[in-house]
Amino acid sequence: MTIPRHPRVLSGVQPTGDLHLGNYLGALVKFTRLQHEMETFIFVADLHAITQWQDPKKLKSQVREIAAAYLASGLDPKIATIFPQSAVPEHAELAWVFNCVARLGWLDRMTQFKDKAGKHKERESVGLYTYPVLQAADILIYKATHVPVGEDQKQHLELTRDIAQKFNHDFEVPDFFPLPEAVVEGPGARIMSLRDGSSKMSKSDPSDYSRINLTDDADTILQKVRKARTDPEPLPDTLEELKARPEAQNLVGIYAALDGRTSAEVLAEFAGVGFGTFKPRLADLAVAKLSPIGEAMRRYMSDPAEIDRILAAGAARAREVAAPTLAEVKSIVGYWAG
Ligand code: AQP
Repeated sequence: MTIPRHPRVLSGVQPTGDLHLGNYLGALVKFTRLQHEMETFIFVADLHAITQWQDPKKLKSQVREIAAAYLASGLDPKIATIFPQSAVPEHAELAWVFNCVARLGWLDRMTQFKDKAGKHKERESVGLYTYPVLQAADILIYKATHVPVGEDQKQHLELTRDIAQKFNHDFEVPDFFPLPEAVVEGPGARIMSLRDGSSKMSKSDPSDYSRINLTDDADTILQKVRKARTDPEPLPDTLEELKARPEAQNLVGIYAALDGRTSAEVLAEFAGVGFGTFKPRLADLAVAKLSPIGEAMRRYMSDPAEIDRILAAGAARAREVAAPTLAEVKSIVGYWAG
């Protein structure tokens, strides 16, 4: 018999650069919606960030920037628990146990490691390889049931479920960890580069014109949308016809996600319209939605002490939930100190 679970949301973003439209539509928008529906824990993933080199002089301020983006996009610290991952050591302690539960073959299948490591995987950190194991610990230390993420994280969520299932089975504690679900839906789940409709919009893309950053001013957003790669055809009538045109499909998807509509509804309005007309409309919509967030981020960033206060309070609350789970795990595993 499966025990009904207390629904709980957990997710996070790495402080590895400017947040972009993909992070916003794939993750942040869902965080702010779900905080009204379930108990919500949102962290800044500084442990994950150092799997690739980060300047130690800048990391703390990068963490504050992500926290500012959370607050600016509507996360309310009175409702949601917002905290830095490094302030809750239980994540890393549980990750060690999970390193001993997860199998090498499972990690070998992770496509994000292959994408990030490219041809030189032997030069990457071991942390980058075991990143999804830490991610499983991030989620399961809170026994979270719902994980709002972009589509690129779906495979890692499957791994989290595999780890939870194997732990529950091997230690004979059925239902100890829940099998969490990825919350991945809508046209914002996979936003592609503005320069190449076949690769995802990403912080690490060397071209700034590939993405719209949350801190871009109105002029920059207009320029980036104007220069976005497209084809010469007008927009079609159906989603089926759009499929073969990845750049056009991406811009329609962005419009739909920003406007809270489906791509089909956007096509119903713009079928037969060329990009000369569609792009300015998209740029106006992006400016209207993103400019207030950029302004609010700047406002929050001007008061780092207030951000630190919110993060410290969030960390204390997160530890209240994480510590008892870790204590139970230590006892289940049979640690001397358990
Ligand atoms: N292009 C995207 N479309 C939709 N969602 C996306 N996410 C990332 N890119 C897109 C979602 O944003 C959340 C936070 O991501 P992260 O900070 O963990 O970094 P990432 O997944 O590695 O994304 P980036 O921004 O592309 O960084 P780099 O360039 O370092 O890889 C996640 O929920 C993710 O799904």
